[in-house]
Order: sequence, then structure tokens, then C-alpha cells
Amino acid sequence: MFVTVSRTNAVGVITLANPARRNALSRALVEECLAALETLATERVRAVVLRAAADAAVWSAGHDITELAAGVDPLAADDPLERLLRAIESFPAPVIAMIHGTVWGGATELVLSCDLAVADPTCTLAITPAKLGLAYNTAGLKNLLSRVPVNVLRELIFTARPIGAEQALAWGLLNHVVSATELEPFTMELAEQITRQSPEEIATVKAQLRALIDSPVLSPETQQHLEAMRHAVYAGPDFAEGLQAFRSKRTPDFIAAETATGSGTEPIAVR
Ligand code: YXS
Repeated sequence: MFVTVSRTNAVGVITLANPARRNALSRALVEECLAALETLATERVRAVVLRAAADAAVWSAGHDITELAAGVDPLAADDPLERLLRAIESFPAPVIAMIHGTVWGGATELVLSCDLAVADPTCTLAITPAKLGLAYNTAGLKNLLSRVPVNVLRELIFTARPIGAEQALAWGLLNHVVSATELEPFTMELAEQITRQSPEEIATVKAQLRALIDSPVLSPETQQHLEAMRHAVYAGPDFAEGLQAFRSKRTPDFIAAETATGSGTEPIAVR
């Protein structure tokens, strides 16, 4: 059991509960989140709060790196985490991320796929594909671009550095930052306020906004070109080095890895 589900009036609460693995988004934990959403949908809740345990220093460590493999697409469309992101975006009621603790990698995209995000000052957010040499997916970048300006997204990805709650609020990644003692009552009151509004109109606005975010669609040629670029990355030396470095608990050396495979020698194409 890696997730618990509870309900207060018309508010469902899903709690990530695998502290030993820092709530890493393993297939098992994500499948339990998907099952929890299905249960709450049948119970017709009118808001969902997605949280970790109150004492968790890490909200979620992101994708379970031990389930990634060099040469294999780490973010395929049918990946459980990708299915969870879509399930949250299509859930008929608003999903609110309530954050105490640090958020890493794919967990940041999980937070940003929620409709709202409320945090306390312990919250940090990091987007880390460059740390692993991992090929982020185009759908994920489109989703992130719908939440933050492109220069902010570039800084988050290019540096792989966590940003604090106040910076995340200033950049629009969070709706509110409140004190640690206020976090739960503030978030639950926000959820209760939503449950007092028209569920039909809220479900319709969610669907309208998602349709507007998802258009325009990329041409098949562009999609194919981007997928070829992604394949070169996840089949390349950086990703293998990033995974190996994690397993060996050391900092990755991408230059050495590229030099060793001779892939770092060709000149960088400048358009
Ligand atoms: O050594 P044991 O067996 O006790 O396990 C350790 C860690 O290996 C494990 N763990 C993870 N296992 C799989 N995937 C993870 N993402 C992950 N993170 C942690 O949990 C046990 C306790 O970890 P430990 O000792 O490091 O805990 P800590 O409290 O000292 O440090 C917590 C963190 C979160 C700062 C640290 O665990 C960490 O930096 N984890 C990696 C965070 C990260 O880079 N996540 C990105 C994953 S890749 C992803 O999400 C996307 C695909 S993308 O790359 O595109 O963003």
C-alpha cells in the first residue's frame, strides 16, 4: 500500500505514503493513485486534494529511477505516470496539489498537471531531465509551457536546480504559499469552497481549458522529428550515464560519457 484515500464531505484526499522511497512515482504507487481517482470519481467527489504525509520532508522524488533503463523511452505515452497526468487533467472535478516538502522531476509535472497548487515554505520544485540525460517528452513540455513562461521553463530544465516556494509563487507555478500550520486548513477550505459551486460548470470549464491548452496540434512531420531527437537522447550515452550515476550515488559525468562513446566529438549544428 503506497497510497491512502480518504474523504471529507465532497472532498477526496489522496495521500502519497511510501516514505522509504521518498514517494518515488513507481508503477505500483502510480497505479494506486489511478485506482484512487477512479474510486473518487464513482463517489462523485467535487474536489480532490493530492498530498503527502504531513511529516514528509520529500513530497515526491519523481519518477522511480530504478524503473528506467538506458535505451528505453522513459516517458512513453502509455507510461503509468503519463496516464496519471492525463487522468488528473480529465478528472471532472478540480485536483489541488497540497505541498509540504521537496518535489522532484516528474513529480513537478504531476503538481503542474493539477488544477491548483498550495504549498508551505518547505516546498521546492525541480525539473531534472538534464540531471539524468533523460529525453523529456514533447507532451510534457507542452503541458509545462502552458503553466510557465518559456524562459522560466528553460532555466528550470537547463539548471535542474530546485526553486523555493516564494520563487515558484512569483513564477506562477503555485497558487498560494501559506505557513506549515495553515497549509492543511487553508487547502481544505479552498476545496470546500469549490465543492459549493456548480459541478457541471466546473467540469465543463476544465474540459474547455484543456482543449485550448492542447491546441494547436503539432504536424506529423514535426512530431516525427522531435521523437527521433528524443530517441537519440534516451538511446544515447547521457541517459546511460545519468542512470548509472544514480545507482552509484555519484554525480554524473556526461562529458566523459560522451567522449568515451565518441559522441561528443561532432560539431554542434548551429542553424
Ligand atoms: O538507497 P535506498 O535503497 O535506501 O533508496 C534511497 C533512494 O535510492 C530512493 N530514491 C529513489 N528511488 C527511485 N527513484 C527516485 N527518484 C528516488 N529518489 C530516492 O529512496 C531512498 C532514500 O533516498 P535518499 O537516501 O537519497 O533520501 P534523502 O532524504 O537523503 O534525499 C531525498 C532526495 C529526494 C533529495 C534524494 O533521494 C534524491 O535526490 N532523489 C532523486 C530525485 C530526482 O532527481 N528525481 C528525478 C527522477 S527522474 C524524473 O522524475 C523524470 C523522468 S525527469 O528526469 O524528466 O525529471
